[in-house]
Amino acid sequence: DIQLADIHAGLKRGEFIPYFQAQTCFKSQAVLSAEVLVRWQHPKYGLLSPFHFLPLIESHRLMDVLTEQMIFSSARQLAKWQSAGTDIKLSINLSASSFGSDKLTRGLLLACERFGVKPERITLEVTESALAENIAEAMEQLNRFRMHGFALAIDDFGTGYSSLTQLHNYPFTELKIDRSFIAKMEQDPSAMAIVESSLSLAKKLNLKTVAEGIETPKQWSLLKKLDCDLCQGYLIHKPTDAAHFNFWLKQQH
Ligand code: G
Ligand code: G
Ligand code: NA
Ligand code: MN
Repeated sequence: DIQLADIHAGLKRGEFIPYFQAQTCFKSQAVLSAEVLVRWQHPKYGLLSPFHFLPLIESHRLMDVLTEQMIFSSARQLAKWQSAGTDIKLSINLSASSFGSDKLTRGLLLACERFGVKPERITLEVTESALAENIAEAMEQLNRFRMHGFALAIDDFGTGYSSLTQLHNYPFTELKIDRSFIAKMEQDPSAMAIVESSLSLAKKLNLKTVAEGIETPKQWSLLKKLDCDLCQGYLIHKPTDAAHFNFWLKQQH
């Protein structure tokens, strides 16, 4: 089992690396962006997913450190894609525990400056439940991100407690439907209703829509018919490291 000292050592040695999962356009099937998902390349246990270490990172208040590393390593990768002529955007997950100080904003801007990346090419993902922790603080932080040009996604939409009617008060540019609804929608009419009404509300509020966890061609055609913008899921691409992502990207169209 993992000890705090391992995490400190891992952070120091740069063992936390970004994996990337493609997001494709339902209409054109072009790869438009990639979500950054952290993995721990552990010297003893091999590749670990966030489930095994994020709770420990949160509870020891190390999320700031991890987030900063992820921002820099993924911005570096984005710059490589840019200079190779690969027109792709990035989505980065943020935890609400990093809100409240301007350290996060400064880190993001510094990374953009250092690697010559425009904030407009980066979408910051925040879960619905993260907002609930401190609404006033979250609102202020989100507005600051927008002011600097970052795009903003509400992640895992439908799983939190924020009301549909509150959505227009936040400066989001994108809505990601939680994969639990996608998984159930063919059998469960209420899951289908949630998917449909989220999509139609998002459209009316001018938000880009992303369906997460698309695993079957049936789900893909359903969401395409519902006019969802972006597709993310194992059917198209499973999260991989940058090298495998590049290899996969070359094989598209
Ligand atoms: O692939 P997956 O097992 O990566 O990710 C599980 C969960 O871990 C995601 O739903 C996401 O909420 C969280 N996660 C993944 N990468 C990051 C990251 O870089 N930062 C934060 N804050 N959360 C992440
Ligand atoms: O941050 P967020 O909770 O949205 O992270 C997405 C999570 O969903 C990650 O853990 C990622 O690995 C996972 N994921 C992405 N696509 C699929 C999929 O098609 N099926 C399943 N079961 N999980 C997925
Ligand atoms: Na996410
Ligand atoms: Mn999600």
